[in-house]
Amino acid sequence: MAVDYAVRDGIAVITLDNPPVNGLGHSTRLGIVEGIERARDDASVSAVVITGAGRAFSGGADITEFNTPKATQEPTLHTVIKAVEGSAKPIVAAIHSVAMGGGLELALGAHYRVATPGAQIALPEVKLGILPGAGGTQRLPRAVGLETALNMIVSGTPVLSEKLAGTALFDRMAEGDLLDEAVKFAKQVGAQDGPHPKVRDSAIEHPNAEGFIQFARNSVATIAKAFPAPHKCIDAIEAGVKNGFDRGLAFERECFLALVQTPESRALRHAFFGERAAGKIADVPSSTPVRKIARVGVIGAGMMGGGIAMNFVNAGLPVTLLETKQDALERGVATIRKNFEAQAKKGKLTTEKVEERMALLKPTLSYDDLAEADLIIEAVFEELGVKEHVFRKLDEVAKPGAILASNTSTLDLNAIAAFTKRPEDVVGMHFFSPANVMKLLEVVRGEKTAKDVLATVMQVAKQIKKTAVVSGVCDGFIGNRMIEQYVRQALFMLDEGALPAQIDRAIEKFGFAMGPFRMSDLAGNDIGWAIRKRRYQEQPELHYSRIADRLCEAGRFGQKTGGGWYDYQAGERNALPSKLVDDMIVAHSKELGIGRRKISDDEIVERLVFSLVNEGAKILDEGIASKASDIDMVYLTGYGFPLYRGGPMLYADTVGLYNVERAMRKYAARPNGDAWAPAKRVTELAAQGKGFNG
Ligand code: 3H9
Repeated sequence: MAVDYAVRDGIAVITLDNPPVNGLGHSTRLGIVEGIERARDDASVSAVVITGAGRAFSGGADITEFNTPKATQEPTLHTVIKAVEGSAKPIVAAIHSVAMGGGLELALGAHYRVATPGAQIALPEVKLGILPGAGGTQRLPRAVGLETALNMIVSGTPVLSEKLAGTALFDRMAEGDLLDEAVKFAKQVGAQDGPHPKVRDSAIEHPNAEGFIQFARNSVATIAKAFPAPHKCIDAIEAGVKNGFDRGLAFERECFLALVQTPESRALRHAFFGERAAGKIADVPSSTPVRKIARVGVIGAGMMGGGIAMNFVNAGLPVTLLETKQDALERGVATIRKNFEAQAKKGKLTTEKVEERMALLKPTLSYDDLAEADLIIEAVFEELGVKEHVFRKLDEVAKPGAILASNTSTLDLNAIAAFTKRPEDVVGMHFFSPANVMKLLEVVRGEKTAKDVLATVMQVAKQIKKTAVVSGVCDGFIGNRMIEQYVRQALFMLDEGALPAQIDRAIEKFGFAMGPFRMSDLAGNDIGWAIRKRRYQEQPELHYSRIADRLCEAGRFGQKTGGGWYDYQAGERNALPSKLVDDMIVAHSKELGIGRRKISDDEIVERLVFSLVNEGAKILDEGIASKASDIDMVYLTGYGFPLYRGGPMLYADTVGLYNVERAMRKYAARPNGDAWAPAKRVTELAAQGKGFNG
């Protein structure tokens, strides 16, 4: 039963009981209406309290019902709120912990509201690519004022209940037990004659509503270019301001129904569930005990190690930071301090917090100091011999049960684990640079990694606010293995007729934060060069364009050398097309005997994105990733894939795998076609008319 009904002291108490967050799915909605009718028909009941069991008042409409018949099955949330608002017996919403989306809209339909301090109050629909669709855009401005409401609706950001005390949203704040106080209050209002107040009857007061709305519209235009929802939020609020509650409500409904069908909303919902699904590992149940992590050790105080250490001190965990040389250690610590101070300058941290965090950092030159750490992460030079030295040493000094993690991005984790006598304690934690900023963490599961080690690392990842995705062991893991195919295609297209600026422009127009050539110039072209040199040895059959090697042979490593695929003026990051490089590319095509042709932007996007898709499908076939949404989370949080497209695998679903497979076969038949044989999963799903996500 999703709703509980009880009578307490002459007050009907309707308790939403639909774990985890009392989502307003069909059975919950039905239960609320039935409860109101029972209360109506019970002469001994004078008023009603609606509250939520467990960890929320309500997290809103049940997102899993969207675009299914259940979403529109009566009673809809509109019907429920109508029943609440139209009840002759007064209804009090007793709010605690979380009142979001439809949950807050339900409360706004009640005649009175009592809340505990600390409750998160939000209309976060915009984050799912929709707008509040059950009266939120109409009632919230009437309850908290136009400016506060518009900011809450357009940003979706939660506001603590006590910050809204004093507005018409809350009739009182509960100081003691919420339900006791709500029942007491309900008895009081139940004894009064009606009609009881309805938020819809209040006016939206503002000295210059039109001017404010225009100002909001201008601000949103610059920050929400690719997303339709924030604009619609403003339109709906404006409709209520100009045309009154009922017409505003009808317009809001129209916008909701249109937005819920958009690919942007689908993508944002996919990311919402993808983020949560990434934390779940099929054979590691949530009941798996976790190891206690009270102190962390980080080996290497370079840019990566320093960034990793910052994550933990940010979360209040003490870190022992190890370097081999005093000057490197001092440099590392100084960089960390500089980063924190830069945050303080921007007003993101107080100076006390900077000192608090620095105090959690214990720099050392001695491995013995790592003996007290529960989790040790190495971020040393990416070379198996160096890792061997570190892990053998760790095996000697780390306490029993300590988790030993490698930040390797390319090396074989199983080989690293084998350097110790405790391979079950070894795991990969692949951070992305800058490690204190980037959300993505690839958690690499070795052949022998223990389940509780995995469970612990996933929990720690949450603590340091990372999106953790589990990857099996393979060269490059999920993200870098896929990006290699993308870069290969980008380079082939240079040989065939495109130039770096065209390729970057086309993929940036598609929505990537940065095209492959600007990206490579930023990261350093020498990194890819080193990897390719290894590939030429290990996999001589693998076919590459050699143009990137030519660039590196000419010393053009990117921004750091003042030139790469582009030219850079001293001290500037603006990528300027380089005549020298473009000539080099044309000459290279000639050498290869390739007649250069015009490559369309559509072809560029297809070849770059579908190469990710094909490799992603192989990664699924091999079990390196366990679900398509994990791959999407890697690309959304670590590689600048446009959020509004939901990641490469969801994008492929949107295009349709039949079409994707046809494109792959077309490219397979051309020169440089060796990467294009469609993965088994692509062919199978396309034949079944399915997508990666069902
Ligand atoms: C809406 O209301 C539309 C209306 O305006 C109009 C309708 C006509 N539905 O985040 P957590 C699940 S749109 C279904 O890990 P936390 C979530 O998937 C809705 N499921 O916990 C997860 O499941 P699992 C507007 C939901 O404590 C579990 O709950 N509301 C929903 O860190 C725990 O989630 C929102 O956008 C839902 N609405 O945070 C609120 N919400 O355990 C979105 C959560 O199987 N939700 N789940 O992985 C949140 O922001 C957070 O989940 C919340 C709890 C703050 C509630």
